[in-house]
Amino acid sequence: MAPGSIEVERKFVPGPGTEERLQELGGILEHQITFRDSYYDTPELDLMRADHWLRHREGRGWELKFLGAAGVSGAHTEYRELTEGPAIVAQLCEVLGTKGQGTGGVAAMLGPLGLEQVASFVTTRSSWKLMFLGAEQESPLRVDLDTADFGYAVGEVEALVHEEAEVPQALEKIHSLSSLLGVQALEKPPAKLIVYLQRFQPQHYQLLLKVKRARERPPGTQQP
Ligand code: V4E
Repeated sequence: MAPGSIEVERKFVPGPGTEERLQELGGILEHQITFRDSYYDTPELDLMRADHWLRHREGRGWELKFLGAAGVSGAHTEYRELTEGPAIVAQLCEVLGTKGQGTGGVAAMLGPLGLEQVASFVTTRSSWKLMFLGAEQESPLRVDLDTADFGYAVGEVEALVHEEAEVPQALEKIHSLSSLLGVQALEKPPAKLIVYLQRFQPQHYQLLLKVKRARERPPGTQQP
């Protein structure tokens, strides 16, 4: 992925007929891959609590996802994704409130920034590509069908754009394809990492849930 691109995505629960439907819609199965994601954070989850997700993906390297301008709205999310070491380190320093120092790349900065591995799991992914609505000149939509090694399956309809101004059109295409795939309007399954934490690190999960609820509470209202 190009540095600083915007990933607009919508997750869904894949069913037994999802792949057949993708084929009917002209989708091409590009590849099937298996990779390990290892997520890093401070022991208090300072990154995740600030909606920053640092991972090392086998075969790809370091990636940092964080909330874009529009963030989460309705059933879709919009995250910025950095893949260049210096840009990742600069963003990590900013969110952790640390003075930027060091040129040794992300791995060399884990210790100084107090980051440690908090989750690690393997995903098997079928990646589909769709030239949607015959728009060959436009970038394709991708559909990933994932199964994690702890038994959780989730799908994702995704578009990559480079400018905020391209997001509404990408969203329109994502919503159209989602409804052609039979995705329910209110369907919003959790990310693999969130289910991993819920199952294997319930205290970390509860911490993130508390932050999420606080974020979603209307301004001026108190926690019950
Ligand atoms: C953004 C995010 C997480 C990071 C992992 O993102 P995800 O889209 O699940 O990765 P993956 O591997 O399925 O797809 P790829 O990156 O290859 O396209 S984990 C959770 N979130 C968002 C989030 C949040 N902020 N709070 C809660 C409670 N849930 C989810």
